Amino acid sequence: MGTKNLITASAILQHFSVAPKTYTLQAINNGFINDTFLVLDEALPRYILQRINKIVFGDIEGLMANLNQALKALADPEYAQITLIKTPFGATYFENRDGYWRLMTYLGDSTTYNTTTNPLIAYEAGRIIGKFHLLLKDADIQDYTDTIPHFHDLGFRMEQFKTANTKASLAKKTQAEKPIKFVPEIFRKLSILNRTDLPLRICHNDTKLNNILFSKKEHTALCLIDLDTLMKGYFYYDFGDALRTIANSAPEDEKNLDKITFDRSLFESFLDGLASIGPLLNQQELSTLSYGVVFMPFLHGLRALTDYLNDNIYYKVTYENQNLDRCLSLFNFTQKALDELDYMGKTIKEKIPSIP
Ligand code: GN1
Ligand code: MG
Repeated sequence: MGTKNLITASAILQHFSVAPKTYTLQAINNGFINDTFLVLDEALPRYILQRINKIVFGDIEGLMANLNQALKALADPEYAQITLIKTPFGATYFENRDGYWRLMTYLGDSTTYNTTTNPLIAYEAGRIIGKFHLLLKDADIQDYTDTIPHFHDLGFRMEQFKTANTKASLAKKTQAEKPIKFVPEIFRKLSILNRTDLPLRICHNDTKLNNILFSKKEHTALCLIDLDTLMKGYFYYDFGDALRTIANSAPEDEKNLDKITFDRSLFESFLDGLASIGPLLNQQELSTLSYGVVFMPFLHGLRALTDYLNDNIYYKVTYENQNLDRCLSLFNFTQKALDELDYMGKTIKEKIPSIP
């Protein structure tokens, strides 16, 4: 930890209602969009400090209002609470020339996992996502802002891809020839999800495994974190996004495609966890879930491919071809999920109860 971090920590934290101390920051380099830091008091983790990406999240007021009201709806003895630390003026964030900053309480003895092979973790992930939706099921979607309009709108993502593909260099298009050809084929298959009978719910919209906080000792899921993309959506978004990181034990940018798996037993453990909270979804929603497991990795792979063709203008990449690697790995899992459609549909029917 350099002096620069020390100066930054006190410079930012003085704008929040916390005891004036010498805090230090430890960067958590997990996200592709925001910057996240653990705030330490001596050696003790006390807060999570985040700088919100101003370009990606244009409507900070809407975003923080979403967060504030969702945290109220999520207040439940069986769901761990994260609290926003306000500024002395009662605001939920602080703005300076570097961006928007927010400070949250840190839950002790907690951890996250990027991937898992443990059925208990998969079960707990399903349970906590179910619980999250149960607590938000009566939320009025009108009260929530679309923090990123068209975030999971596949038609919109296809247009962005086509524009990027038109403008990209021949060298890039040649290198990405295979995934580029894969796109229209899968897009056609997913037209089955273009329907108007599904209820809109307040979704998390980024339910990858490492956005779930677990207790270090018991491995029980505590709550979901990273609520910036919380807005209206369909349940199959959250279902598919979780399973792309749970049924597959390889990381999102895995280069060795042989390591990418669709693990049926982890899939089933996730379903058991989701079923444990009781009936939540209607028949129409249940019939879309298996397609959600194809849809979400495909949509993320498409966004990664688009960003690769655009020369990495959106995601914070750590090496030049990371977006292409993410795309190849996500498309590989998309194909594996597609091969498991019948199995998934049958197993969901068996395990997940529907509401009357
Ligand atoms: C981005 O930065 P992070 O990891 O929270 C992205 C998600 C993707 C994720 C990984 C606002 O989230 O949609 O799932 O990378 N968030 C945004 O692929 O674009
Ligand atoms: Mg996120």
